[in-house]
Amino acid sequence: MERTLVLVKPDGVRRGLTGEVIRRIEAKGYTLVRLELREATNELLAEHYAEHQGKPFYEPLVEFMLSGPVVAMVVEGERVVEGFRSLAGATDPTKAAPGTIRGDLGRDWGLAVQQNIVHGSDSPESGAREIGIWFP
Ligand code: DAT
Ligand code: MG
Repeated sequence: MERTLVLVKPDGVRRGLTGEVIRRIEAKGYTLVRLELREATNELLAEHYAEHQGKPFYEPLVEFMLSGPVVAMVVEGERVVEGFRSLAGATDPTKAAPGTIRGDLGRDWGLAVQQNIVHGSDSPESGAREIGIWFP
């Protein structure tokens, strides 16, 4: 059985959308294995977003992720990595398809960083790596 790391980002927690994200995950038939309200740190985000260090949106992304608590979850299911990415939709909330979390709920704030409600690991290997970072 596959596992993925899901984060409800600070915009999602602030807007009271944690329950809605969990509802969609459970309705799809996936299982919550771990769940915790957390404050990220610079060090944790440097590891989590290692692939994005040095990119123009990295600093604003970290600032955004530190702007409030996040809800970190480990979610389990058949092909859940790909499946949750489908539920989440495209990175840009304006381009994300209706029916997806980002398409239905994400907003384009015209800011430097996409405030797109959720994170989901992009491969089973990333999932294992990210779960190790958030739930050592
Ligand atoms: P995803 O979260 O869909 O896996 P990603 O890993 O490419 O997307 O980027 C991580 C986060 O960084 C993304 O959720 C929002 C932000 N981001 C990515 N590309 C961006 C860009 N071109 N401009 C602003 N923010 C961006
Ligand atoms: Mg990513």
